[in-house]
Amino acid sequence: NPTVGLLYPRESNTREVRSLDGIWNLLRSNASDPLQGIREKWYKENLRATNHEITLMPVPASYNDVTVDQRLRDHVGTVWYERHFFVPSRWRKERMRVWLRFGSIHYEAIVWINGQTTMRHSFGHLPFEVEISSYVNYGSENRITIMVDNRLNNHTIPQGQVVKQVNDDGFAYIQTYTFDFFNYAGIHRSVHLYTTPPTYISDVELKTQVSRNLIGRIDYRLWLGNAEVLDVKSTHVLVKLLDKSGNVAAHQINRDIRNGTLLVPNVKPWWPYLMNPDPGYMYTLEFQLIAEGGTEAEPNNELLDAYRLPVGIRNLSWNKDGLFLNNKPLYLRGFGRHEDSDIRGKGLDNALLTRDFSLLRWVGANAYRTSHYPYSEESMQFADQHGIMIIDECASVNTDLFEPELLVNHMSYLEQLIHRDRNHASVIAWSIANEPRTKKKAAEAYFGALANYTRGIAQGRPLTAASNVDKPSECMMSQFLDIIGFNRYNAWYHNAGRTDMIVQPMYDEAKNWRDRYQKPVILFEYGGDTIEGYHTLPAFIWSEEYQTTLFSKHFKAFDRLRELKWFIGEFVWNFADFKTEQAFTRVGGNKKGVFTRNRQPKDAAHLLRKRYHALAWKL
Ligand code: BDP
Repeated sequence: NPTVGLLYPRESNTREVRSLDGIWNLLRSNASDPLQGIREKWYKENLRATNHEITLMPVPASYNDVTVDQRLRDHVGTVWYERHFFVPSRWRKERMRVWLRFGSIHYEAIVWINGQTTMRHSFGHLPFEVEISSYVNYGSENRITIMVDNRLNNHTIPQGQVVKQVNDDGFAYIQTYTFDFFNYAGIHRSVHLYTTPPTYISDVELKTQVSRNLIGRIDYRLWLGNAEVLDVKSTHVLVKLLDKSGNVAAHQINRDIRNGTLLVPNVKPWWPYLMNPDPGYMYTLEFQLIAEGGTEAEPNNELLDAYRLPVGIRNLSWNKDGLFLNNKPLYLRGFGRHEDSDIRGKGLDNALLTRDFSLLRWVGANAYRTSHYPYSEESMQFADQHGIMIIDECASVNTDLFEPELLVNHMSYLEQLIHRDRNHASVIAWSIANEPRTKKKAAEAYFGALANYTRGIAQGRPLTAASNVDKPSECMMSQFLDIIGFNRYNAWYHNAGRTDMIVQPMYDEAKNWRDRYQKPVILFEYGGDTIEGYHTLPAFIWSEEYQTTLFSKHFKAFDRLRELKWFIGEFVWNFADFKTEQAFTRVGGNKKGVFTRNRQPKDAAHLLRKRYHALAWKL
């Protein structure tokens, strides 16, 4: 997997961006024959020419729930996507490089342009790109064909198994997995065609700080493509920081075209929601790469490339007792979430994103964990702008095998995630796993190596993970973390129905984690399934009354814990109801949402709102 292409495509005076979103053709391979399309060379010609049945498929979206075809919903194996697009001949005249970039495809993708293989990428939920300048026909039509494989195995992140089982038609492949969310697949995020000049800014890394007297500092690093052709003595970078109203807040001409520092007097720091009257303050940082020409009297400079990106300026630090933003201790009020909605599955939907952030603000949350995989880049931009802090999780869920090949993929996954998200002010921690089977002895070497590697590339953020072992001393992973996270379902998976068995066990368990590791502690998951509109008195499991009772009991425990300082946050499982695989423990999916899948509140949302708003502003 390449580690380039993680810079978000943005227009500028040197770059064009075109969307390839829309309606594509889809062809499902025979369920018993995932390699059918490769054998029959479906990439060689239009999919329609294969004479197989074509379905029209929106991009971005999961393909599973948009039609009424059960075979497509439950498909295990490969599907093929295809569309046509034009490349203007002007792009060749102007010597533009042409790039094709995917926000994410689940799980593995092979991409052909006009019948030629251009790239392969696995790992859902992460972007990838390829330069296609030499594959496209300028001034005429081009064809893009993609094979998407949704199968998970022992070395994918997360893991799953494909098993062959006898059915009424002979046999079927069944995908099994240990996590509960539905294994949606397809082109989940936007597809972009974009251009860069021949010599271009290929990557940017930012680190920010705010001093006590409000001087902001941005340390940047630039990577350039095709830099060999540059005469470094006559090249410089013009750096401009624009405030929200577009005024220049700081600028610099730097003859070092790779590294620099920008100081911002009287900076407006980035603050979380309800911690400052103007949360989520974002500047725009512009880099212009300039080749100097002409004479001193008559300079004739050439703009080689320009790239601008949003930046929030803040400090993040932590110690054994807490996590601090701009030197203020944080208490995180939030959720575990999913990218999930009716019909579109895990497909990016800006209307849904806007609704979700509106709800997050309404309920008074200031944080969420991207359980259990990286969320869209657009959602990360929303989080920056709304002052919502992100625990950024990679897609490792319920890992049970601790083999070297898996470790390598896990490391590579974290590298790509950190690479993608390192410039977001909202990201306050990396979560390296959710509920791995860390009681196993083999977990110790595995997580020791993983944490060590990740710490080396962590870009000023602490490491965390969600553990669910019963006894802190049995966890072979948490010793390697900076923030101890745990998941616990008191009165649900533990002592179902017993809301009198929450306050003390929750308090004791958090304390046990603290006693054992002497690090800040956060609860990443608690909750119970709730059918909206189902009411019972006295409270009975699955009813709205039960969820509110369960929450209020937890709040009692949290209030006692909060006095102890090192308890730094409470995350409800889950923000909204979400789809799961078909199982007799789930009625229409996982119903632990505070909001329905349609993003309307259950009773518990109102209760939580009171609490989250009451906790806000308190440091
Ligand atoms: C937890 C998992 C989460 C599940 C939740 C549940 O971390 O992914 O959805 O259980 O069962 O153990 O609701």
